[in-house]
Amino acid sequence: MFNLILFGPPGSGKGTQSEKLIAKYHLKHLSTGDILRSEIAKKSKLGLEAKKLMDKGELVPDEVVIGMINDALENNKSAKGFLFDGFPRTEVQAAELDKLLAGKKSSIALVLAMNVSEKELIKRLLKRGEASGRSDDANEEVIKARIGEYHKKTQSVLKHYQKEKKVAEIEGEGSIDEIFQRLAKAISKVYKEK
Ligand code: B4P
Repeated sequence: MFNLILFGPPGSGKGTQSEKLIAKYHLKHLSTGDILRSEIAKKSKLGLEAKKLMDKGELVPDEVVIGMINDALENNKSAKGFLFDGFPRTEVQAAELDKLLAGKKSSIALVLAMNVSEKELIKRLLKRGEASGRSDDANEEVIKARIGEYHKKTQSVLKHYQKEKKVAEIEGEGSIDEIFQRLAKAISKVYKEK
């Protein structure tokens, strides 16, 4: 299995680049944000609880997202690899992901960490908020709270993978295609396409 993590603050282009990466590398896309939003759309108990936190820009509890990822791995046993998008977002989630993958005799091959300035993040998310109706993109206060959560709880997750020399830092500003080329170049150093 070939497993990638797409890492970065909210609005750094994870969802956008994931679409292109899964098409090129034939990976199964696992976005915890998308799974949570589909639970919200279904109005499930989990979705309603998650919405309260997401609307404030806070992270959903670790056990909830770890359970979702565990289910997704179990339901996709034939996948040739996974692209984790927006997960792990805490050190607890990173340690659990290692264990889940080790149980499948697999591991993370590469973490693609996208760097984007805070000014650009806020600009992109406010723009998406105008069109998407996503309540967590609707105002600058919530967007700043999400970026705050990233600095407080998520950024340090990179150290976990830096110790294993698995991180490639990617400049995340520029056109979507330019950024995709940078990602593909970093991937080509660890993965040879057949
Ligand atoms: P996510 O769904 O992961 O949302 P995100 O970080 O905002 O999105 P992303 O980074 O994918 O957006 P993109 O840049 O593609 O999480 C939402 C919430 O769910 C979290 O706040 C949290 O509450 C909860 N959650 C999710 N996972 C969790 C976990 N593991 N643990 C706990 N809680 C969790 O898109 C942004 C905009 O930028 C788009 O409009 C796009 O078109 C634009 N854009 C992208 N690239 C661009 C470029 N190069 N130039 C200009 N614009 C660009």
